[in-house]
Amino acid sequence: MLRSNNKHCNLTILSAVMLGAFSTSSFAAATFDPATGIVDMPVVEVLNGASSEFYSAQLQLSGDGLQLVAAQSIPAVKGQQRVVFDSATTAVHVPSVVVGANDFYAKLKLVPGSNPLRFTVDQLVSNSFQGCPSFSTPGPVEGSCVLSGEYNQNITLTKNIQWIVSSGVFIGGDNVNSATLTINPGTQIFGQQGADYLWIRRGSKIMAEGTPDNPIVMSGPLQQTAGEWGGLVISGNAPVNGCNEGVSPCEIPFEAITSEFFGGNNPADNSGVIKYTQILFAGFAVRPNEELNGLTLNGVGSGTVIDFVQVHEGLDDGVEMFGGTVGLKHLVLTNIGDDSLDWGSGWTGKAQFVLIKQADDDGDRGIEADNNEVNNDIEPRAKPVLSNMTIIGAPVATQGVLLRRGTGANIWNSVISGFPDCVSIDGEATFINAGAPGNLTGELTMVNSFVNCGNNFLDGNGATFAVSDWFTSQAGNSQEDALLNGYLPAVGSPLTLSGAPVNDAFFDTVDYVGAFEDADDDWTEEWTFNF
Ligand SMILES: [Ca+2]
Ligand SMILES: [Ca+2]
Ligand SMILES: [Ca+2]
Ligand SMILES: [Ca+2]
Repeated sequence: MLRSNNKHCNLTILSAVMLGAFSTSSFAAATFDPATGIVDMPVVEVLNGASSEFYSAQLQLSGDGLQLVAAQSIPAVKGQQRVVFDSATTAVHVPSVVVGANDFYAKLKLVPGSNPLRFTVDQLVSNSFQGCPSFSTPGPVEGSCVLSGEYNQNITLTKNIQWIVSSGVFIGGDNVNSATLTINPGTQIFGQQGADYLWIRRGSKIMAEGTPDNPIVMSGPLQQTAGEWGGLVISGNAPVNGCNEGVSPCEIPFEAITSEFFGGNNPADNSGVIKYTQILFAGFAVRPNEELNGLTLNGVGSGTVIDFVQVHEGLDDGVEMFGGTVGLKHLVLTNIGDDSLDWGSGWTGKAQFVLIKQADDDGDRGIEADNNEVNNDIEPRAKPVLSNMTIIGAPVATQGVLLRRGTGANIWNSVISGFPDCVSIDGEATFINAGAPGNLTGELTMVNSFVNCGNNFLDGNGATFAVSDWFTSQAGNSQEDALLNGYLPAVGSPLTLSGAPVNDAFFDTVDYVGAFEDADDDWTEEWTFNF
């Protein structure tokens, strides 16, 4: 396969191959005219946080790079492969550029500060199968390659190969021999059984940069039932709780695979980027009550980016945080077998724009939140900040949100509906940490939120106040029907004009409740698995 990290080498190849033969394809996202040296990209989506703008653009070969020579704003064009420029990573993903008889994926990187904009060629990879790279072995079918064991060098998974995860695949040692796993847009990774999982160890990184038109897919083989493979686990060096007093840094073993430790003293720890990624049909019970989740985040730090990630049909939890400070945006958690969002061990991260939608026939809680099961008051105490969640349950489920075992949380601008019980607080430590309605400590709050369940509030064990009093004593809360149409607000929904800004730089400032602005703001479209 054509692949190298050397931009000069890549450009030489690009030029030579492009100049050698020219053809066009109606499916190509970009074409090249050897007479002018111009790469024509009729649709370029520029991702800028949660919004995007569309252009048509032309680049021209120039020296050792490509220079922007023209760009025109165009209306949004979705539902087809296109060039995507991700402002956050300054990478340009060209899913398909046809050159002669071949079709390539190209990744360009913006030269910082360049004007006019210049790009270097970071990757040029055939979109057809070229054999398995040396870090893998041939899989059972043509076009598949198998990953196994521990990787101590940087590796890149490309979309021209069907990748198979065999048993535990580890990126890096534990804070030694660290490595980066890069996963290109559109790449598909499969586990074959519950014990097949992908694990990013402390000190290593995952750079899974999908795009709206070419999401990364991690899945079981059949895509029919939960638990077809293990899932994705990331361990980091951010603070966790659960150690004896005075032990620093606190490092704890993962519940299901106890040889793996996580946690540390770096709240800003960076485990990489996961964007536009589906994690499907995962989850594996190693022992009863000790499971792999779709996405397990062990002591993962706030330097990590998780944005536009779906976990669908997981056997256990959708996303489970064991401590850490990681923030999450644009989460889609659908048909999850246990809890869609689960935390313990002192998670102090953030989340905004979260859709939780349970299946009719399975599922426990929308959110199951602990500080620590063994010692409810241990520090650092779990206290995430969460905003713009749409949490939709089913009669077979239990609670929409269960806050227990000493957890704190600041919940903003969220809507919960369809569960037997919408909100429950459980355990004396949780109540005492919260304070009392009318005199709350600020440790456990919920504002500008809507609940609409069979029973809106459930007082758990050790209650020192009524959950209904806690809810109604806080600003902007409502028990009226939020008028959802599926998971989107219907026209006239009270959600669209009810939000309050969260005073924190992580959060986009929006003025609505729930994960979606209005009936037209369905940011789950195109990149998610059908739910
Ligand atoms: Ca779990
Ligand atoms: Ca759980
Ligand atoms: Ca549960
Ligand atoms: Ca739990």
